[in-house]
Amino acid sequence: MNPEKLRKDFPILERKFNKKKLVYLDNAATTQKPKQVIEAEKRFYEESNANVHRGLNFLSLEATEQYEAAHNKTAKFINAGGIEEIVFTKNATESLNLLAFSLGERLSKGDEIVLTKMEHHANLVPWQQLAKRGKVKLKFAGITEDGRLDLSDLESKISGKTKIISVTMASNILGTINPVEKVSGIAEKAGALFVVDAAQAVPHTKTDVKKMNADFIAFSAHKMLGPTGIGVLYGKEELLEGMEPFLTGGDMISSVTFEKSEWNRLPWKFEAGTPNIAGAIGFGAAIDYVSKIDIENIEAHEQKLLKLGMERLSEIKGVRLYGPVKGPRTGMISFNVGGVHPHDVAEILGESAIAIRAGNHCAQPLMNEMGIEGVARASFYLYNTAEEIGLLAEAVEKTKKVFGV
Ligand code: C6P
Repeated sequence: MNPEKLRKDFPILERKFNKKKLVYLDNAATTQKPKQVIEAEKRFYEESNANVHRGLNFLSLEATEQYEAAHNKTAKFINAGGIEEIVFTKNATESLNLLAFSLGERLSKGDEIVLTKMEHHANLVPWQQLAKRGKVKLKFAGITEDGRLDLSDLESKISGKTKIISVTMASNILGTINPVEKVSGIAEKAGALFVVDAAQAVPHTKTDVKKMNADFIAFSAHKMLGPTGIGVLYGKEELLEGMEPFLTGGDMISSVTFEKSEWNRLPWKFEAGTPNIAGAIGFGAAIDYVSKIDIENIEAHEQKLLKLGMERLSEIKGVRLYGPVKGPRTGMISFNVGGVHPHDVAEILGESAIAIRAGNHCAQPLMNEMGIEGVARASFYLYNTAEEIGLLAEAVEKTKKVFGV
């Protein structure tokens, strides 16, 4: 894998800010798009644009074929059973809302859901809303000093009333990759459904839904070179079959009378209205791109950058790094610089055309747990280079000078 060569596929990486070349280190928020993805969307609009699953005109059939092919590519990428198990949504957040709504329908008063203290708001607030409706109780598994999921604490939160365990596969702040296969064993023993928020995992590490025995996983295309506005809910076929739809109308219908409606077959039962067809096709192109490089090569490259970044930043006096020192984590580093507010760090780095993210990263409870207001976060992907890590370290040194810390 040659990141210098790959960079040529990403038009935005040629952009200059303050006469300096863009150093894009905000990949955990969203990744940049290669021309293969941009062109796939453009080609669809220029050559095949039509609605899907509606009418049998030749153009609609062509669009439908491409749209369904994107489902197939997604199924293959995460080793799902088939297209029936792949629901396209707007993003990971919508996938998790769908689950909280549809699984919530099946829960009874007093049932319990176990989450962790490192969840993004997307895997917390939908369950909180469900709890607010008076049905279920939420419990939170703690994290260890070095930012790992405390499995024994998680086990201690399980009771005869636990119906769902929902865990992030990779934390968007600590980078920690959680042992989802072990958690799935715990869920199975408890007779609970196992939900995985895989938004920060699928783009960075091999994700095999069969191997991890997940009942459901959620992720977004835009964090793995795909377009915004398209996300995935994977669910085991027999479970999706038994669930009520979240949104209704349009393509998710098989028949309607004034009295009642019946639902389309999977996965269309969960895809109400006209879907993001071009986005799905762009996502298919992103999967092709990532698959050609191979996710294992991407992971190895990110790990090299992570090691280098940790070394360089930890050498700078006053810089505090977060997340596990040992063990599996994705290519991201959250840090603070002395007493400088993370927003100020991001601003000074911006002067060197380095784009990072700063703040609470939609994980306020985790920030509270860590006793901090926020962090600066540099997150890497396949087009980042060792040279960029050097520039990051230099800009952090500069920040220290500017603020006299
Ligand atoms: N985290 C970040 O900068 P959406 O926005 O629906 O595509 O993804 C939501 C989401 C769910 N789970 C995890 C672990 C995530 O990190 C995210 C998105 C971005 O960290 C934007 S807040």
